Amino acid sequence: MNDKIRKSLILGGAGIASMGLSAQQRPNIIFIMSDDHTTQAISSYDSSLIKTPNIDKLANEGVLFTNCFCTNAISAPSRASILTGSFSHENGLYNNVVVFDTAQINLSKVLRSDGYQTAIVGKWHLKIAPSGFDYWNILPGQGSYYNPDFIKNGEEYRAHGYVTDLITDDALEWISQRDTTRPFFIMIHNKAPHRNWMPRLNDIENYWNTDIPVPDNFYDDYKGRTAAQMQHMSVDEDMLPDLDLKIIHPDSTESLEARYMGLERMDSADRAQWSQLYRLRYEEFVLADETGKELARLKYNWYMQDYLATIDAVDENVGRVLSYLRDHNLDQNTIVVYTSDQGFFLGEHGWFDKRFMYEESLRMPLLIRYPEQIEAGVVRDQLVMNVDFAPSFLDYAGAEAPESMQGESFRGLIEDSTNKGREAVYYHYFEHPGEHSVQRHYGIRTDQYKLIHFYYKIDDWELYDLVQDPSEMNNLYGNPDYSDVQLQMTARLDSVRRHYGDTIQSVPPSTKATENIARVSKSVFKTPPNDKYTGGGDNALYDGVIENPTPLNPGSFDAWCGFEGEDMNVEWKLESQTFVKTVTVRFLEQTGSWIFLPEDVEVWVAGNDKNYTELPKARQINVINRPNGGTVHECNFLVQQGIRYIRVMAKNRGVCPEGHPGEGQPAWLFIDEIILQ
Ligand code: SGN
Ligand code: CA
Repeated sequence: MNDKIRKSLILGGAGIASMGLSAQQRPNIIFIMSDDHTTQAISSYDSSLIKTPNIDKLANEGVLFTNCFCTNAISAPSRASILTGSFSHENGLYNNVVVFDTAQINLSKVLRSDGYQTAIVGKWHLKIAPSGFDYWNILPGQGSYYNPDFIKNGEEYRAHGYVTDLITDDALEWISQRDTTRPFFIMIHNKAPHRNWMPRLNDIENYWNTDIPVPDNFYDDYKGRTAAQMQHMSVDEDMLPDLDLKIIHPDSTESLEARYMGLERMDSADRAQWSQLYRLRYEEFVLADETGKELARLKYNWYMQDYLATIDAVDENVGRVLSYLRDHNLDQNTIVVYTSDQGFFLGEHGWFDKRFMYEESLRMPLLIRYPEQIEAGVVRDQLVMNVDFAPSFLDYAGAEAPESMQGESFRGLIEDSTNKGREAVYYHYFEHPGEHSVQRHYGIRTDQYKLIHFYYKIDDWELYDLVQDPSEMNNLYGNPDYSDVQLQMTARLDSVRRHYGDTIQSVPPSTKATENIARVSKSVFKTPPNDKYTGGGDNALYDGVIENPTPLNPGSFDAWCGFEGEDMNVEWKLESQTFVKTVTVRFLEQTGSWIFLPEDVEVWVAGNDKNYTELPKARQINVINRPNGGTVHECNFLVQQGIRYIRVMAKNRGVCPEGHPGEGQPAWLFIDEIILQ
């Protein structure tokens, strides 16, 4: 935790006082956020793909921001920045893996201590129970589209229905049961339209008769842009035919269908209807018999048909919220916000997903209706960011923003069109290595230019003139015609980074969290790890903390258990018999430090009867380079059964080999961790 956050925690309660607004005057706040809903698919921004009449109402009767940007375009980081009002490098939630530090002050905590009733319903994604909410009912992880599970104030249950409808049902239920003498704040977080784009049954065919032309740069060749050449998010190459496009052979087996996270959750009649509908797509695919560019175009259409259809339910449910407010006389004194955690590529550059600092993924929708204080039909193009949300809502609520919030209230920008606002927004994306292989990068965007520095595996700069080249196809970095712009932008980037306290050293800590379902009271070793390398405690092998080396934080041996010349032989007794799909064991190889891979690894498992059987040999799934030398080897064993006991044995190679500086001396074996999934 940095000093600023610590300070605001201490000041927390005392520093917050409503600034003279009475309970009646204080507005209710309904914050509706969808997942990956990009502005190209909201008709008040762009009406070429879809009509979203209910979302549009917020802009028609309130304000629409055309230049709202995300500070780190993936889910959990954006959510953490919205709650804390601070950048990823300050709040610590820099990727989708780490666990949110709920001790920090957040928007909801401030409103709550100021007399608001607070709630969150839907996707949360911060890997720990929400804090600061009177009521929470969240989807575990990414959640499911059909008959999803929810965790309501800590209790898990399975709901019946379609996720977008269920989230709004629950939110309206909570609003209807609130204490009407106090204002309320609720975050309504949709799962849709997140991958793998599963529409409500009745909506599946909504766009089947629409032929959607691919964007102009769909067949982008990424010339002059190294990071773009390295990604894996191409509609043509990376979309999975079954999971994403629902192209399933009619005779496919249950197990293939079960890959549809959630199809097996459906009622049998619904599931039959689902299969019947998508069978038509399979037939279309067979009949079309296309390859190359034409097949890519078809894939794009199928992708868009499903993506857009999930938004129809979102828009309808926004309409339900607005009707509720009208019917209950709440529509004048309630701020209704619509946004998304970040944007999304709808085929631009040939892509789906987000992560890049390019426009389509960087831009967030932001529409706000608040008749008492915001005029109808206002459009604002000043630069705002997701870290501004919390200070802005606190401003409208008459509460003071804690010092830890780095964003600024945009209320003044709404009230005064001549207020120019800030000159540049700041961005920093950290999740690499990670899904879709987008390199780490940071940068700034002004109203005309964008400068990006890709670092970590590459060291590459990109500069765009957004007026001349809004699709960002032409990297101007190093172009002599733009040398002045380049100089100014570089200096500005430097000063913005200093202003927000993001130094290149503030990239991730040397360890990160991983998901490990092992519940064990202690590791029983035949020979304990060497005193010098214990991995930080008895629970080192199952604590969910693993090394996270980066060039700037090149890793350390802190998280590793080291064995000098000895085999590693550990046994666990799980708290209860647990169904385990896989066991992943991670070893370090850094021969310069006398650390070698084991000669052999065996994993044995047993049920309550303690009757051990050996698992089939491992598959190597990952080799991760450590920037300061060496590699991490992850090997994976299939379990697929309920287990109570597990034993892992790794054979040390004994001594350093011939020709090695330590020839004949004891070799080290490093392990961390044994991950049950
Ligand atoms: C899933 C998706 C990815 C997506 C991430 C992050 N794969 O892992 O395509 O980038 O979520 O999304 S999937 O095959 O499981 O659908 S985020 O919204 O949580 O940031
Ligand atoms: Ca998202």
